[in-house]
Amino acid sequence: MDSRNGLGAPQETSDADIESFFESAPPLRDSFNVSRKVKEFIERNSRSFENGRSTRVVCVTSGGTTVPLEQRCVRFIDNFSSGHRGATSTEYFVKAGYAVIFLHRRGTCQPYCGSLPEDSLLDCFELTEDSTVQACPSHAEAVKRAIRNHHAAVEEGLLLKLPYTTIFEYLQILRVIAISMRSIGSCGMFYLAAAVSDFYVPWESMAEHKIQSAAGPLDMRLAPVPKMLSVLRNKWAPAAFCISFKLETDPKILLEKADKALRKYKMHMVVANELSTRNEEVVVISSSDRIAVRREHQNEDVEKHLIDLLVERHAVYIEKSSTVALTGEVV
Ligand code: 9Z3
Repeated sequence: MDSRNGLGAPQETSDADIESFFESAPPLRDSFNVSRKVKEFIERNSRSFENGRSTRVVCVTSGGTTVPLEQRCVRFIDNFSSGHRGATSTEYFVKAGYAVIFLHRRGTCQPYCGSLPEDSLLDCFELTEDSTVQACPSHAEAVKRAIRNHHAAVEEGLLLKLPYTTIFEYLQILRVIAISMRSIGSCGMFYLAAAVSDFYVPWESMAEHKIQSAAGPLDMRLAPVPKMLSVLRNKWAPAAFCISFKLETDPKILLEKADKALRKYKMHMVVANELSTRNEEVVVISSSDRIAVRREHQNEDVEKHLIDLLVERHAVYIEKSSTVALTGEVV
């Protein structure tokens, strides 16, 4: 989607827009603890070595963002995303040895839960005659696998889960993560699968209480959300490897829009996906090529092949960045 200023003209984001977005946003709850957890997670993983190299860290964003219409929020505008892409990708990144900061929308899909039924607590467990809880035989294997894999990732210190709901929380936490990731330079990666709102109601112009329907039709002016991809690339974490996603419903414009995003936001790669086929096929666009990534059969995740490709490209990027650092050569 293009950002439009409500008058039909596309708008560029300035530093002032970004500052004013953060200044006017409601303060992030628990911000001290979020910053501490992120900092400790990155520091611990940058000190740990696997196969002779320090652990790579990826921030995976996942789920839609809500735009509250009232400060004491009853109603909100939402963006579509189940969180499946982010949750499944997290599993493959952990498998590839990455430490993952999983910045996810509350209530969306979680890593290692893909093979569990939707209401996993009530459907996977039952009470025995003596009132102890046990896994239902039909789901026992899936439950054991989910618990085992999840605990392993957390105990090895490779998974930090941070929840958000609103566009304000999402961007505030993303900024905290990005600024902390600066310390690991090219070993950091951003995998921005969250479906981020293009428009929002600025906090200071938002109604405090529930909007009353008796007042008749509702006119509301939404402001464009400042494009944070540029500031992420240019200021917050300029050496990190950045992958954004482009979602369209019209396949005719998808690749062109993804190409445009690659150039405009100086992304290293853009993953183009169409809504109806997003679990079967994506096209990964970089400045040098376009690669179609498909799942090979129905029971396979397209993310398996996607993450293999990104991990490989990230390794090349780190290698090139260290050559530049050693020789001053421009690659
Ligand atoms: C995506 O394109 C994701 O792949 C999906 C995944 C949201 C389609 P699900 O969560 O779906 O598995 O159900 N994410 C990014 C979508 C987006 O908002 N991109 C912006 C755009 O297209 C750029 S940041 O303009």
